[in-house]
Amino acid sequence: TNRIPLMAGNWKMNLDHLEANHLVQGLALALGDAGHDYAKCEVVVIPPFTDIRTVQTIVDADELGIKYGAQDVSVHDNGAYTGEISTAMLTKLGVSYVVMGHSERREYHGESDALVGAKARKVLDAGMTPILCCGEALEVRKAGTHVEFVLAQVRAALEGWSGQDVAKIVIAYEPIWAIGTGETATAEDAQEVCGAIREALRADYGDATAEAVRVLYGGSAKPDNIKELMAQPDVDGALIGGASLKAESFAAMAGFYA
Ligand code: 3PY
Repeated sequence: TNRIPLMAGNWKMNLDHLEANHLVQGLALALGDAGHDYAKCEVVVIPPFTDIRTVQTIVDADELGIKYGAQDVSVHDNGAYTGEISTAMLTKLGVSYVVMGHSERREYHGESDALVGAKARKVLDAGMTPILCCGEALEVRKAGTHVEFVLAQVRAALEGWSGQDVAKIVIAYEPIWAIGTGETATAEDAQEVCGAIREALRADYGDATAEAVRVLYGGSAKPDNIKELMAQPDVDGALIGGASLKAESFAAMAGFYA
């Protein structure tokens, strides 16, 4: 396929701006030492909002190939929304990607498929790339209805979208039972759902859209399992939690093809 692999590090609520500085410099060095080709595998760090300006400064000053994203965004443009951050604030800081619908936000902040879809729309309209997260809880997995569950989440978020717009997004499949538990889905589990997502996109929007969308796996992805995950035909990269907080492990994952 022509899809460029994408390794995205979701820092979650970890690392202050000094630690962010340290990690991005370390990551750039490790990738540089490995002769990393950013055109062959995109590397994206997704820090807390308070670190983004710092990351921008390092990336710009050193002309790094590393891109960066945000973990959430408001659906509003500006105004009386205490605590919120707008798409314009992010684009001004050179942000390329925005995550929405991570299970932690769905669970702890009650985010619905409709809100997640509205955030994705807002991000795309602002010229950034949405990383739309989906994934089932353990009960759903045990009941064997995980594929239908995930497809319903994706379809609900993208309701009314054109195939041209859908083609520009990234989808991250993160089974909740594998997030931060050290439990990883097997490569076959990841392929089953990532492949089903692509086939649903094909059914809804046609081949061009289905082949363009990058589908990531997330949930305790680490250096030990990344090769096997990336060998799956419908896994185009990973959304990486804990293993993205260390320059060496994240750089090793970004260099999986070497
Ligand atoms: C994990 O790897 O645990 C994640 O949730 C990444 O987003």
